[in-house]
Amino acid sequence: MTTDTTRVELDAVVVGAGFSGMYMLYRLRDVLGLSARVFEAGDEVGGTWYWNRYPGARCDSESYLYCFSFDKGLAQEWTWSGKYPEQPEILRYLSHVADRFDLRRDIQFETRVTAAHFREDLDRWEIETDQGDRVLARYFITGVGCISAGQMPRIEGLDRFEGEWHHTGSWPHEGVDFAGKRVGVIGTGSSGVQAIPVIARQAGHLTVFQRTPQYTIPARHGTVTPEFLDEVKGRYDEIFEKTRWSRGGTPYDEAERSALDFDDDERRRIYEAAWEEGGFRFLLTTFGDITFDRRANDTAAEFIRSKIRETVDDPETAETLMPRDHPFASKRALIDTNYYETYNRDNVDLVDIRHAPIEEITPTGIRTREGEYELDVIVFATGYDGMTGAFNRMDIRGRGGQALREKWAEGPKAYLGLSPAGFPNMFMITGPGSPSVLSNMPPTIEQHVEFVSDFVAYMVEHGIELAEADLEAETEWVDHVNETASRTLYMLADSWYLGANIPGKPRVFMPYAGGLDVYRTKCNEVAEAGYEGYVLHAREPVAAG
Ligand code: NA7
Repeated sequence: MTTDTTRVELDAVVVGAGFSGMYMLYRLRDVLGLSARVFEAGDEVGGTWYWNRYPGARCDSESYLYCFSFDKGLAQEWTWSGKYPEQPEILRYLSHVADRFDLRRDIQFETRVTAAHFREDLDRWEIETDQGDRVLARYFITGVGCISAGQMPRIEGLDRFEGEWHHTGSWPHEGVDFAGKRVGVIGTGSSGVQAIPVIARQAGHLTVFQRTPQYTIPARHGTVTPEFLDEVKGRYDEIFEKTRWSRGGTPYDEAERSALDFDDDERRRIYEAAWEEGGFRFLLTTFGDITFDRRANDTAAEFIRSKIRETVDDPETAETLMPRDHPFASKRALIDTNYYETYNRDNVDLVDIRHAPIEEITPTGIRTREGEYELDVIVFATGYDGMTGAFNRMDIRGRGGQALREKWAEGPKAYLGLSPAGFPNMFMITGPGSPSVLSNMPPTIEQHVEFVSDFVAYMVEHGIELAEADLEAETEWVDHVNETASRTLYMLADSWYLGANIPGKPRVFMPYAGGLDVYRTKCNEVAEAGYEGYVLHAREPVAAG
């Protein structure tokens, strides 16, 4: 980077205008009175909800919980229409937030940050964008999301495919017309499981290419009544407080009892009730040891397999849909609307590509080891280079010109999942090593943003120029993240949490599995101890006279 064209100086640069970047901007600018600019690649706010416009896209957290809690007026004035918020409604909500707090005037849209270098001669970050901006900033804060860097599998022949193809994570704004078409969906993660039932209703024929069968719980999506919302709004203080101090970022009464302390009938009755209620309550409120104890997990896994058997008419298809190679919820737990039922439709076929892998994409479709499938449209629901992908796509350099992607070559390392050692005044909202994707995101984001803005306020107040994670504290935290994960069943699946979906990516569990409540306590203790684990560089005292 050169210095001569550097023009703008700001207190902070924030990358991304999703939930994280928007709230970070509000805190920096409106609460702390600092100058800040957000760079955002899209032409509107929304982050993941700006890009993910595929049919059926909605959040798996209940709508009254998938929102900001920091402003009482905002929480009271917004009214959700459904049990789960659908993608267009989340975008409308975030647009409303942007209007309400006049955020857009400090967001530069259609601009990607390409590089951010810490300039040791200036003690500032120098940020470059693809639009030619060069900005010097004291703080470099990322709100790039955990699942924003799309992953396209390298399948021979895609460039010769004569039909259309799309990745769920960068869906055309005008939508895709599936009417009467032969559609293939590759991938049965959250995106595939949401999109498949909707595409099946629109397409002439749908072929699903499944590599790993999935456990999914009925969401029981529907509208919400005004009475329910009134009741929730009346109790929002209590609900938000409980959410903040919960493991998963919800106010549900999370179960502590063991699945193994009940006989088969009683356990099944508990699972049945949660299955009927739907959504993540099945995971969080049935038994406390499902994610830790394999025998407990097996009871949930077997229950879900029994539901697949009951739901899917064709026994062979049912068998192909039954996950047996990984514990329930060791990959991201899924919730759905009519997913297994969709395989009873005459226009839907399931192809097991674990058994007979895709060999190539031909000009007219997909060829597996066992057959050829003629297609007009291919939908890649193949996921993301999670947690680190969005960072690695920028050239981020800390002290001594060290590249973040080199520092992270064997897996991401950052103190509290927030601050990589050697990268002063850099903060990552929901970075690797924080609870992030293992919890409902808005409360997790709020915790991070508030920690960072309180920290910045502390620095301003105490005349501190730079805050830098101590290498030893970072190592201890990374060890703790690994050790916490090793006590769960997450290690038993090839998931994107572990980077297993990206060829060559180090197999390291990236989110923090200790829970939002435990994490919040740790962060509060760090702050109360004067930001323990950070090296704080005070401004040179100004000579008197
Ligand atoms: P996911 O959960 O990573 O799912 C991707 C799916 O695509 C999954 O079924 C993969 O199979 C499949 N996949 C990936 N690469 C290939 C190739 N090369 N061939 C065949 N199949 C492939 O991504 P989503 O977008 O569904 O969800 C991401 C997150 O968004 C989710 O966790 C929520 O937090 C919201 P695999 O299981 O790897 O065998």
